[in-house]
Amino acid sequence: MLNLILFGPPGSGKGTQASRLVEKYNLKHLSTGDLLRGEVAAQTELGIEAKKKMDAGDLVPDEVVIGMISNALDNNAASVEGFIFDGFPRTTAQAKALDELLSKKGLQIDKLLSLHVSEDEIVGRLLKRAKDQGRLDDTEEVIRNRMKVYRESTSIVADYYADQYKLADIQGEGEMDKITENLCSQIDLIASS
Ligand code: B4P
Repeated sequence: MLNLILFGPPGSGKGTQASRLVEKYNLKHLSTGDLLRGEVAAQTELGIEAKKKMDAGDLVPDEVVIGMISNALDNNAASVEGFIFDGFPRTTAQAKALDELLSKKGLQIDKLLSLHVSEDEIVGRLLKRAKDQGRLDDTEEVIRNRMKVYRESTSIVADYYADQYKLADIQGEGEMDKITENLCSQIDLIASS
């Protein structure tokens, strides 16, 4: 099993790169953003509550996203060659919960791939996405709040994995193909070690 975390600020390209990597390595893509948007679209109780947080650029409560990931692991662990976690964990509490969920299945995280993108580039990308796709969490005010939440609550998650020698830093600006190539080089190092 190969279990990876794609990490980085909002709009750093986690979703974009994850969909390329799942094909190449035959992994299951678990995006908490996508799972939450599914709940919102289906107008479930969870989705209605989560929407308020998402529209403001705030994090959805830990127990909600941990519960979603726990269900997704139970439903898929037997049938895939590994997982790419995209947008999860976003807090240290989520990281610790993920370790526990995986260890109950005899699994562990192999590497956290951290995409580095400047704030100006992020704002530009997300405003462009807002024009193309119209996501409600892509106004400039909400994007700035999402960046603040990232700096204050999420960026430290990388330290949690650095302490376990599992952190790989990747330049997230530039040609998408080049970024994919750099991610693959890091993943191939795991396979060959
Ligand atoms: P996410 O869905 O995770 O949203 P994201 O950070 O915007 O996505 P990503 O980094 O994947 O960017 P993308 O590839 O789309 O989260 C949304 C919300 O859900 C959060 O704010 C929070 O409220 C909630 N949530 C999710 N997970 C949670 C958790 N674990 N705990 C609590 N709350 C949670 O790329 C963005 C754009 O850039 C795209 O338009 C893409 O085409 C473009 N792009 C990508 N790579 C590029 C490149 N190299 N050059 C130019 N453009 C590029």
